[in-house]
Amino acid sequence: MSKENIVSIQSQVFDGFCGNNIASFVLRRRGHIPKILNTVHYYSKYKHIGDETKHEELNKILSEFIKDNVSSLDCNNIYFLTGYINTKECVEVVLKNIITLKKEKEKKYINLNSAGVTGASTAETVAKMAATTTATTTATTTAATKEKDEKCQTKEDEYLIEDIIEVNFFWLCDPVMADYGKLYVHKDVVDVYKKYASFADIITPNQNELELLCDTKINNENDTIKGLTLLLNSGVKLVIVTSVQYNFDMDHLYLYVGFLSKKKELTYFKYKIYRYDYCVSGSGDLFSSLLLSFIIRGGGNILHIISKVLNILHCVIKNSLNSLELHIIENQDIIASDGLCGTMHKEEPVFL
Ligand code: PXL
Repeated sequence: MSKENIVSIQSQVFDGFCGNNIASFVLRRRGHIPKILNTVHYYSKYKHIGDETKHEELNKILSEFIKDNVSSLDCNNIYFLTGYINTKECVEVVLKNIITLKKEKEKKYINLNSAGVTGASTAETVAKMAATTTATTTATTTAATKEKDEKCQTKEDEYLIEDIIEVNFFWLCDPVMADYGKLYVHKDVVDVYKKYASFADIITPNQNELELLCDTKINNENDTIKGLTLLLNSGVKLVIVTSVQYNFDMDHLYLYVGFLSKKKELTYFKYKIYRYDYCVSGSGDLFSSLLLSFIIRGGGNILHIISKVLNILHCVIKNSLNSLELHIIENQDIIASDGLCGTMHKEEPVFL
């Protein structure tokens, strides 16, 4: 198996846990060797005192990485994980570099394919890359078609992540912009994400971020599904709205996932999660790094992957109540686990 290249582009803080302080620990504790690129160096997530990495510096490092990896015929097992980036210029540089490499890889595979180059792994990758590039444009919107009594019982070989994205090369974009109604990046960052988000393979906005990306207000499930559909129709392969809270159900949060199934149907599921009275940011960063790890290490049914990630997240939050920081180190064994712990979170189909 060729080497794993995880590139985590997020914030770094002197004190506490968010951004790369979470991702680097989680990924290493789960046995990965991530490449860490810090977009800012702040005192803490509460005090944004410190400095931002200049966009020229981000560009130097990323373009060097791209130069080193573009020529290979393989997908190189390259995984970009992007999170907190504070300025428009920095977001642009990061996203443009990722998109450049992505396009180069796709071009290479399409050229190889048309030149009739074969060989099991290359041919398979070519076919998958071409399929995942064009799939969403031909999608028809249908509800998840499972019967109600089948809910929570998706089979392991259903909804395989391998059928949704190219698992040897993907970009997981956490469009970190806002939480609890508060914007914590420059406001012109929103437009950059709006322009380039469609290139992401996986996107994980929270409720506020979905509202910003889709210029909408989310008051009910219909609004959420509309936002999800907009992103899927723009070209994103897998959309996970990590937490939605409705006024009519203050005791729970909902996670929604949408993707194009193997049958070319837009498919939606949700998870109902008990809501702790806990407003500490960082849980989105924990979610995205765990999700990346589960996808590249285990693969399989995306609904089962999300369930395991949620189980871990819920346990860590439960064990961090009354603290202003997530207890990442104290819960390292849970973080490194297979996710079959605590309350099992089960998916339910969303009927449109
Ligand atoms: O968890 C998101 C995040 C990441 N990085 C920094 C933050 C926040 C949220 O507050 O401030 C620096």
